[in-house]
Amino acid sequence: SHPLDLRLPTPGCFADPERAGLDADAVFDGMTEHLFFTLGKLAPTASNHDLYMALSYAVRDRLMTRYLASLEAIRARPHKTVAYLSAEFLIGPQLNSNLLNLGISKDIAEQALRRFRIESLDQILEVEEEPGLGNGGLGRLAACYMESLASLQVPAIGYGIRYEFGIFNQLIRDGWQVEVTDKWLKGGWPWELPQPEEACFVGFGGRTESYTDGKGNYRSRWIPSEHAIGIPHDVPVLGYRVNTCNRLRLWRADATESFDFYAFNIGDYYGAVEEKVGSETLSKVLYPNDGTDEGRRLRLKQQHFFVSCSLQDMLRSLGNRGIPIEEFPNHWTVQLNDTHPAIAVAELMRLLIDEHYLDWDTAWDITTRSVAYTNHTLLPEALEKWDLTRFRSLLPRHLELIYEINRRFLQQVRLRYPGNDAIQRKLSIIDEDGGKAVRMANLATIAAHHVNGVAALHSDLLKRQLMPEFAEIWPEKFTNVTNGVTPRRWVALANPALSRLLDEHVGPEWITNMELLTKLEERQHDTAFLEQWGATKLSVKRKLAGYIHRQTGVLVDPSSLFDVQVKRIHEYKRQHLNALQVITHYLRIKNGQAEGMAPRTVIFGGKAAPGYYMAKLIIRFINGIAETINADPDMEGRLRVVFLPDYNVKLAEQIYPASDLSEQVSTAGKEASGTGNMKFAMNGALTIGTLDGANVEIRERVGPENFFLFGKTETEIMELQTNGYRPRQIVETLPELAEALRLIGLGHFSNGDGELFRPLLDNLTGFDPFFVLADFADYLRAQDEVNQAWTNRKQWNRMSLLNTARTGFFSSDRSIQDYCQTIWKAEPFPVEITCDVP
Ligand code: GL4
Repeated sequence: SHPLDLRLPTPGCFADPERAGLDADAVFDGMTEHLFFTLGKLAPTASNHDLYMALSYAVRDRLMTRYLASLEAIRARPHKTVAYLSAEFLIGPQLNSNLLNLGISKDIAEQALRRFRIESLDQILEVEEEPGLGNGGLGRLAACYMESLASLQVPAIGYGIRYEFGIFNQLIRDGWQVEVTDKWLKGGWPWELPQPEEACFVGFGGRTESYTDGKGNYRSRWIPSEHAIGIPHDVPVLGYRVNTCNRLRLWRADATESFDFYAFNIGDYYGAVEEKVGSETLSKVLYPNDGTDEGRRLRLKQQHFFVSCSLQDMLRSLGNRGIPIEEFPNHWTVQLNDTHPAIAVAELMRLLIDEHYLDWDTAWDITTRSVAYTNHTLLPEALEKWDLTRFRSLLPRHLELIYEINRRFLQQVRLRYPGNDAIQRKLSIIDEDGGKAVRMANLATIAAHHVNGVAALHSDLLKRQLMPEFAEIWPEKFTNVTNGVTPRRWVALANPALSRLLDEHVGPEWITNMELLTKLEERQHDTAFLEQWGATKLSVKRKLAGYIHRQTGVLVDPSSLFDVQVKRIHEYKRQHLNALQVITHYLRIKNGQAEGMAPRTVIFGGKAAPGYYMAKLIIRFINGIAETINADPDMEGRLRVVFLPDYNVKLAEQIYPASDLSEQVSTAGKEASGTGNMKFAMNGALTIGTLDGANVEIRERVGPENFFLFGKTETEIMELQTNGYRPRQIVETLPELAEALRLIGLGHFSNGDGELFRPLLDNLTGFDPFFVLADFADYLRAQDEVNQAWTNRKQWNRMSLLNTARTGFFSSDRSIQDYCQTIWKAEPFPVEITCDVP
């Protein structure tokens, strides 16, 4: 580290908040100036949204010293930087997180706000729109990783797309999901800094041609037929109480008018205008699919667009600093967040060979020493494959390069497995079966120096099931990094009540060193403390109960067991398994068999991909069950079911802290990791779950006695599959299940319409591809155990405490340290700022 005297207006000295401009007077002054000069408003007439904007600008000002100092530090003294390439960054609301990481307490913010007659910070946080630039776990993981990288002072940049419309907003109408455009930018978004001077050009389409260069070498070049401009919009990402402030660089696509007018399209005015319309739609909208590939041409365009801009940006930064291009791998480590950015392999080769005139071997060496790939799912429908003809028409030069990468790779394969045609066909980047296609996972795996899965089980299945031959060829390439979540957002911000308790009993250092939470174990037999633990949870549940009432009109009892499943709606995640269990619970009450059954509130939330029929029907199903149960006087005080609309980061922050039971019930082998499971456990919820994804590791760490396990293992599921699975036979052996299915078929949960849920019933009793019925009985057994445990509240609180105490491992700080050591070889680079700025 080295001191910088930048002579900047707000010094970055954490030791002295007043001089650092972090006191209430400074925040008030900042707000006043921004209200007047930036927003053109007078304080007495300012709305809450105006005040949100003013406070955000005042806070953003206070990030600038650290932001600029961090950029300057890396410019002056090169250090390896992580480039995290991701089509999604689900960053959530920014104001509170920046307040926390800067060290502006709620109290200070409220002192400033009171001078505008605002009593609580929450009133202001409420109006913040979150950028929904992601679908679910994959995008949220990228956001947690950006926060941890900054907190660990590792230089990093996140590269992605600034979608004009993020993930749709979800309404529920007559029990069905309705999608509404997410106009997150409409009120102005104060957290981004557009950098039009750093725009990049990206080509599409056209043709390639060969030519002879001045030295008599044969070369290829690409003559695109179309261009787009990428304008970077930078979002500062401040680490927790450190000077490191990295950036998230999101590219917005713009039209190429001037460029094409002068260089290509002279005379073709209308053609150029048409093209402008086309290129502006590039960053228009996020594809709303989680874990399914639709193979749309525009999606490939989006991918190439942001990847090309990002790689050009990295190469340019070397150029600006006079660093030779051969040094690329020492300055950049490029992480591919799933295959969405995998075109980077071909694009980096193209930039190095065609535009920087390197030879193949040098370019390949640079590429393979820089790029690593994270796989996030084994689901076959998620593995990206691009139709060859379509790929060629959009990226002809990239296809040539991919053919050459493939030719050289297959030569190696032939040497290793002589005469084994099947292996060659399987490992080839080009799928030759049926319609020809480019397999992005093969491209990423061949080029990457490391390929990792996201939980121990998933990484193991990746090696053994999805890519056994690759793993045999390159055993050292494959590794695991178990996912993690940032404790700043998911504990400190989301759960201030719990945080105060942790501060008192563990010390405030837990927030950057979650393993310290094991100190809580000392309190596991302390009755008074366990009561306080339970009371803290209850206070948070009261708040959620209020929210539920306001949103859905349903009154829920905060002292009932809050049983929660929030995540994308997917058949493999089995929300319908949970829903069936709720019906059984209902029937037991109805039939007078509910003695000893504690009152429960079952909460669901999550979006379905707009084209995923079965998932949307599952939402309708849950709402049908909720309607019947909540209207039945017999259920009063015993059972409530709610579907909370529009699950997003902001709502998640309210839900995790208020949960008692975390439903993690996916079919074993299908959920790569899950990250919600970690957020629940950290906040003291107990898990009912299968041996899937990170559940396995959560259970190992919290102890099997503090986890409600059920269901078939991945191996047992595979056996069922191969030996022939007959779901209908299961129904015959389980009267409670048969009765539930019968009632559904009679329209008991659909106002007498027996046809509404027919496709769901047929699917379950006919094929049941996710083994819902196979796990049903064991799930009921585990739910009974949950009920038993809940009735001994002291014991429950103890188990809850142990979940918090033992889940420090799932901090994204630990994940990032793993990536740094095993994959990136990147190190912290503290940024020093002199405190005695005049
Ligand atoms: C996902 C996995 O489904 C999920 O289990 C995992 O936690 C997440 C982050 O690694 O990635 N893969 C895709 S695709 N979407 C996800 O959420």
